[in-house]
Amino acid sequence: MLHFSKFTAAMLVAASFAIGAASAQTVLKSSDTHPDGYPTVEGVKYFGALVKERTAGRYAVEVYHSAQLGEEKDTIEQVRSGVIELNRVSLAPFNGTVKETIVPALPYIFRSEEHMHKVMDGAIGDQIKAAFEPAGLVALAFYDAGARSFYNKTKPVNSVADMKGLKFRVIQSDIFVDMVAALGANATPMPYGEVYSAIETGVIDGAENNFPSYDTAKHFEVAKNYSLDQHTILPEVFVMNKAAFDKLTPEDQAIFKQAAKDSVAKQRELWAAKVGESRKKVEAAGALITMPEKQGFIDAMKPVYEKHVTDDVLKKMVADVQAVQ
Ligand code: GTR
Repeated sequence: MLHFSKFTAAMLVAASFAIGAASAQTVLKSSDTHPDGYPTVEGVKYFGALVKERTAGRYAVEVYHSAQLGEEKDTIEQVRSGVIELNRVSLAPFNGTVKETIVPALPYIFRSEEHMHKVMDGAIGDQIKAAFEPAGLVALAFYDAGARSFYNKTKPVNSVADMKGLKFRVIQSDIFVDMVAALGANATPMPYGEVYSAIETGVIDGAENNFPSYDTAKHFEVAKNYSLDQHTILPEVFVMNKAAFDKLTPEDQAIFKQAAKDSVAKQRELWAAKVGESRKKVEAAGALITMPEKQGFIDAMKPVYEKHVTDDVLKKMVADVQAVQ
């Protein structure tokens, strides 16, 4: 009997340790507008798995995909105020608050995805990351989002002239509004989740995005003319609430940063595969892809640079980006 109760006591101690250990785990919430399986969602999940493993389970990450926590603009407020700890969004909705993000959002600033990688993986990328701190955020990583192009339900676009009068939803940034105006078309910024029905009901003719978004948000069903103008090669950003990051020990901060860095390689690999897959899928479903005369689009963008690249910091950044070979 005595034996048994000793055993029971030992079990109780073990159980309370287990409960203690479980309650010592901090679960961090992360938002994403994309569905489960999308490369950004998987990139953050991979980050979470690495953090969990490297902190021996003291931290875990829960990814709320498919805009479960709200549209991008709302979730940016949530991560800035600390309602959620993490968020994966485009850089464009930060153009108004973190001015350095304007540079990678400029049309045709990057010559290629390789050029973008060199810039964002180097000193200019670090400068953009540092600029998030005054906004209450730590930029942990930049992820790939390929090139954005225009698509619409009305007609194939082969030149700037074909853009005239078309109505496009753009991502929520003034740069995109001015870009569309410079092409002779009309822009309406609107949350991502409203785009499908806005095209379907004819409120707008189309929108602009990369192949994986055009595919997974099903916009190809309602806007089949996709013109590969590739106006931006705009990366995504994975951010953390700064107060939550500052609470981590220096060792854990290093673990988070390294896990984010490691997740970039994973996300890029998934991204490269997804672009090809999505393009095939939308083409098979009847999307018509045109290759518009690109120089006309590039030339039309001068006023966007004149309006948005006004101070010396941004002027120097633009020159620095252009100098990266
Ligand atoms: C996608 C991006 C999303 C979101 C969306 C949009 O390419 O991955 O984060 O910004 O575009 O257009 O709203």
